Amino acid sequence: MTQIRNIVILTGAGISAESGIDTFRDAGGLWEQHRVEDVATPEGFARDPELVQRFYDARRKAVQQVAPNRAHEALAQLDRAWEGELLIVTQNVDDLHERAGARRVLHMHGELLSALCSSCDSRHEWREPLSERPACPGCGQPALRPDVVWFGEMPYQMDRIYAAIRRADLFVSIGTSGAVYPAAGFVRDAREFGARTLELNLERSEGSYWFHESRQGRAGELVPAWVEHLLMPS
Ligand code: BV8
Repeated sequence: MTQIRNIVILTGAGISAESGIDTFRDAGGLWEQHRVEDVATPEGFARDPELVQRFYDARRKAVQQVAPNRAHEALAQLDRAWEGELLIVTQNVDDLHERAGARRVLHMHGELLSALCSSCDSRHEWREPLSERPACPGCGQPALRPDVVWFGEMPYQMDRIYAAIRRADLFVSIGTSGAVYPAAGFVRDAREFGARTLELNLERSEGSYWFHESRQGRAGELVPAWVEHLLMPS
């Protein structure tokens, strides 16, 4: 095994499933008879802001009632112990990585517990509903929306993500179906720059083909075992 120094970890809804948060595959289409792709778009928000705000209000409330699981805790332990570079790029909008103690976390699709003002572009930690159209603490306008990246919008901090992928010796994808881009393409970028690639997922995903190694199982089992092995003195 070549010396591993710099690690990029991509996580998806599957890492939060055992905490009781529905994945998109489970929730897709089940939510008020709307496909997530229809409500998680700027067009959907313009069409029916109340419906979209309610979709996110329900998820913002739910995320405050669940706890991190063994997979989040194992990644937090790795983050604390790893002396090389490490970046957890998460597609998830929950705060379970942080609540487990991870620090080097990047939310490429935004965060449920943050509100973005469409009028003054300010961001505010937000734990309450937005469907009541509260005033923006920055400019006073009733223009707050969920601070999440919808389909058709630019994911956050892409330059920082690609810079980390270029330097990675190891790219690990955990709990994602590999259905949404550009996240689903990161494994190919990582391979191109010479990283070893590993997938930990409940089932084979749309991206499994691109990984050097793909292990199937629950994140709560696979991730602690992988971290323990990685931290074992070589
Ligand atoms: C962009 C935030 C330009 C909001 C989300 C045609 C072809 C290719 C691409 C496109 C296309 N048409 C349009 C596009 C672009 C589009 C896209 O990819 N569409 C898809 C539908 C084809 N992408 C975009 O619009 C993105 N922006 O492209 O801008 C650009 C391009 C390049 C560079 C810069 C800019 C923005 C997309 C972001 C959308 N926002 N979330 C919110 O949360 O509401 S997407 C959302 O769904 C997630 O964030 C995640 O990214 C995505 C998929 O979810 P997963 O996390 O993978 O979850 P899923 O349920 O799908 O899978 C769960 C997995 O876990 C499963 O495999 C399951 O087996 C496993 N699992 C379950 N339980 C467990 C488990 N694993 C382990 N243990 C368990 N216990």
